[in-house]
Amino acid sequence: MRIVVLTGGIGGARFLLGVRAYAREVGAEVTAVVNVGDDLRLHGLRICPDLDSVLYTLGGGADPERGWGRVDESWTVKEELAAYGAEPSWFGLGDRDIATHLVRTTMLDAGYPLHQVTEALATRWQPGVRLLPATDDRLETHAVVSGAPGATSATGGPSDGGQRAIHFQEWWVRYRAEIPTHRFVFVGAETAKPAPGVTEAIAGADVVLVAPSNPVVSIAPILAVPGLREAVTDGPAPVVGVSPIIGGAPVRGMADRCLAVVGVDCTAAGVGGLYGSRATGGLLDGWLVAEEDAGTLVPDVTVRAVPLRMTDEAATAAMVRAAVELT
Ligand code: FO1
Repeated sequence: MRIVVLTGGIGGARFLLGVRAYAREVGAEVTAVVNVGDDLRLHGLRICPDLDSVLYTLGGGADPERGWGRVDESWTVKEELAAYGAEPSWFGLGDRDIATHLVRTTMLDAGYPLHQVTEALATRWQPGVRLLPATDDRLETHAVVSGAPGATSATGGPSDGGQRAIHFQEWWVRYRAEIPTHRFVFVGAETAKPAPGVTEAIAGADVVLVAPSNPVVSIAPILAVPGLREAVTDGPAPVVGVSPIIGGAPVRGMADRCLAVVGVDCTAAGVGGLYGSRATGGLLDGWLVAEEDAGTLVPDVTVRAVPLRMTDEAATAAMVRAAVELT
């Protein structure tokens, strides 16, 4: 069996622990198509938070408390940058983490595409799944906001009635998503191409799983890559999503704030409806929701309620089994 997972964020990385465990049980191959919309360049380094969360989590090197970055981290470089007054100071890079960004940036600057760089980094971390960035091209999520004094990473476009676009990380980490936000823009999406191997993996899949990741800033940027959504919706494999919302609250992160920006209810039904049914031009054939959300209806989508807390690998693998068996 071949499983493709669309994923991003820390929740997505934890979900992949369960996918890998399930795949080992049944002898399946897993390809994870990972969001790059969170990526940024800082201090001359290319940082790929979602790819790194997957590498570190599946490779046993993630910090379990923060969820992002490395366990046993030290912060000497961050302190030295602060001593120079180097901005941005709101985004912290740990010393161990910086080694990853140095290797990645050196390879990218030498001309290797991101998917090859990711493959090279994976030889160290042995994640046990094939990791592919959604695209090798620049695709960055920006938030269009008002009232962000001192914002540093605007797209450079003309300001519109006090609105400006800031990088997703600035919106998320610096402002904790607590400023008036009008919409999200996936800069570069129009001309991005799926990374080599992505559409082929989807075309050859027996099932496509949509991880319980943030639908607005983790899954939407993946699907914004031209041709990628069509590969999923027109492909042969059934598509099953796992709800990132349990009982009206995000499992982790700030999906509630992102959903508010796009005017969608922070409920399992809201997110299921946002994805929509593949039968009517949307994404899903199946939608796995938490027991708390039993009774959720999404038109033309098969909905099933199961325990949905990723408390450990076995519980997460059971979720994955339920998702696969929904098809
Ligand atoms: N999140 C924070 O809240 N503060 C940080 O300083 C921070 C630094 C950081 C560095 C590398 C990295 O890979 C992730 C980092 N994150 C940080 C997490 C990140 O902002 C988001 O949680 C993800 O982009 C969401 O998927």
